[in-house]
Amino acid sequence: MRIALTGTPGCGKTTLAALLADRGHQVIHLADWARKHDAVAGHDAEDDADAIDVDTLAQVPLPPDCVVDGHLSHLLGVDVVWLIRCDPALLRPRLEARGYGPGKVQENWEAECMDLVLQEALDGGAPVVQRDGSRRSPEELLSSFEATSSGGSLKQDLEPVDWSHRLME
Ligand code: DAT
Repeated sequence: MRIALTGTPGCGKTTLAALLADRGHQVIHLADWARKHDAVAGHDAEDDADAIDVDTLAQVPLPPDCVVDGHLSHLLGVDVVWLIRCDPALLRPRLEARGYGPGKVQENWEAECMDLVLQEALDGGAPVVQRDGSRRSPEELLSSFEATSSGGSLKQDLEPVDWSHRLME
């Protein structure tokens, strides 16, 4: 099964990916995958991060069993999308602690308030499993995701979250 592990930056993807790697899953970090397959469209000096050419990368077949860690991974050809959400009130200090500038913090904070990654993931067509990572430990979060694929069937399963009120605060 090819799993996209996605969510707004800071929501906990890489933490969960490390747990999955410990359990023997093949984890692909999207930025590494893009470099390997010549799908880097440039370098963003402000972010000190590569801009990923998703259209090119989407043409590259993924291994049949893998977890792709990255906030654009839901745009690749995957079987299921695991979407981690994070209460924006918790996300902001995480992003600030990471050294993001005010503009980048605000942009990601607003994206989380407005369900941006969820909307993109739903547009992709693969079933989406959404879980609130801000009220679970990484281990609890992993169990909750894994429980949705235990019978072999992949179904959409969106835990309700609504952080639109954070925009009014
Ligand atoms: P991402 O890869 O989505 O950018 P991350 O895995 O680097 O996010 O996590 C960002 C920070 O949040 C990091 O300091 C670890 C912390 N964190 C991740 N998952 C968590 C959880 N479920 N509960 C509490 N803190 C968490």
